[in-house]
Amino acid sequence: MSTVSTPHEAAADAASVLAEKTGVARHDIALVMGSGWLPAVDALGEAVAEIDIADLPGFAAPAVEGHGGKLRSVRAGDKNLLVFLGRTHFYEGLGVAAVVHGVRTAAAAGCRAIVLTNGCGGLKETWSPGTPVLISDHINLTGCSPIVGAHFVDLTDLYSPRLRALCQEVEPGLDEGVYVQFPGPHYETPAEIGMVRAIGGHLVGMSTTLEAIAAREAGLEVLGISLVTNLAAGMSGEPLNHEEVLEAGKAAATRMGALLGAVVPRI
Ligand code: 8IG
Repeated sequence: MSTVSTPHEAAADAASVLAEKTGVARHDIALVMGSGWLPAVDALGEAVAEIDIADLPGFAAPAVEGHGGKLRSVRAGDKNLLVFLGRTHFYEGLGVAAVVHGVRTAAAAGCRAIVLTNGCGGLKETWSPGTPVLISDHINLTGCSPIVGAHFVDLTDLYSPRLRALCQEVEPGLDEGVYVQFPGPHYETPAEIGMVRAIGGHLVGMSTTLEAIAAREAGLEVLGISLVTNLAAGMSGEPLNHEEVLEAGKAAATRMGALLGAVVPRI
């Protein structure tokens, strides 16, 4: 008998251990907190349980400082939120299945919607560090898909128009943009940013698109929100710097907490 499990079986295993360790049988909405978003977590509601993500089957330990590695169950109104404090990135080289294991675990845990957040570079001069931008669509430049086999998943309206409209009600005038995922971990060259502009991108980062695809495959409604923490390479006249990125997140935490705290209960 083979002991190799499919990614969906692995997610079901993780969801079952999650229910055991948190004491919460089912979760409703998942959130993935990206660079700069961790300080916004406390605004979501009361923490019911927090566990090390590495204690669930199939998850890797965190690779980057400031990227968490914990999983929190939060009670918000009548909803159970499953909050990933950090994520596995494509550039860690653990494979695409590892990148989307959290999304599949969330679906197996009962979630119907997922909020994918990230820190990213911005291509509009008016987006000062700390500006939130709703993701309206994406361009996946990793060359990969989380889906294996002849399963032709539709990605029209991947980033839920309903959930974007909800965000616009909470914070009228929020900008929207097309998120472009590069493999990383290096930032782009200025020439690559020129390419992004030419192909219709507005935001550049190293996450989110593979997770959004896996979420759609799993039937989850997807909300994507980027926090622009720096102007894209070649735009500011300064080199890009990871510490500055984390600082911009900290400074924007109150605003992001208020946004998420108002939107999530209405999802
Ligand atoms: I924060 O400018 C953050 N993450 N690819 N480019 C890419 N990823 C990022 C950037 C950026 N800023």
